[in-house]
Amino acid sequence: MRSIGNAVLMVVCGAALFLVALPGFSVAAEPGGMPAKSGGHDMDMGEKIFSGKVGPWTAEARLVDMKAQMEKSGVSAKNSAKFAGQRHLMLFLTDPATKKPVTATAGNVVVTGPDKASSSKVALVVMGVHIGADVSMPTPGKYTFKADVESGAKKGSATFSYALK
Ligand SMILES: [Cu+2]
Repeated sequence: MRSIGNAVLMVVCGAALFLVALPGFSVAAEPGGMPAKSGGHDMDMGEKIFSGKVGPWTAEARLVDMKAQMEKSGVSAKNSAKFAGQRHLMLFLTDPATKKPVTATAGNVVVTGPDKASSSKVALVVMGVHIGADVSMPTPGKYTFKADVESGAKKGSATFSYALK
């Protein structure tokens, strides 16, 4: 299961990095971090669930449906089904002065699910131009994310939520 998880991470984040590398799909060039372009790119990059300030940075959070992502990348339905309820959380930080992605980042996110009783803390790992984590979102309802990040001597945090249908 662990090796599959890692492979998926590569697919999801690999796809994201590939898109970022495409001409006209520049993270750095767009104010606010992520591209405002419509079309398939945004879908492949998941859903935007937050944009705003995190400490000194401009940030955007996106959530990727792992199962849908797997199906799109041609993984069999049987294998895709293993990722039901899994989401990949991506946090993009941009330095507002230079408009460049902040990549030397560490952090974690506390995810609280609809039942409110349980929450889990996961590490945000550097993945190219974003930091991210796989999060388990098995039941519909409201999920709250409290992210704490730091880069160099700077720190920031943000809380945002997502209603899973
Ligand atoms: Cu990632």
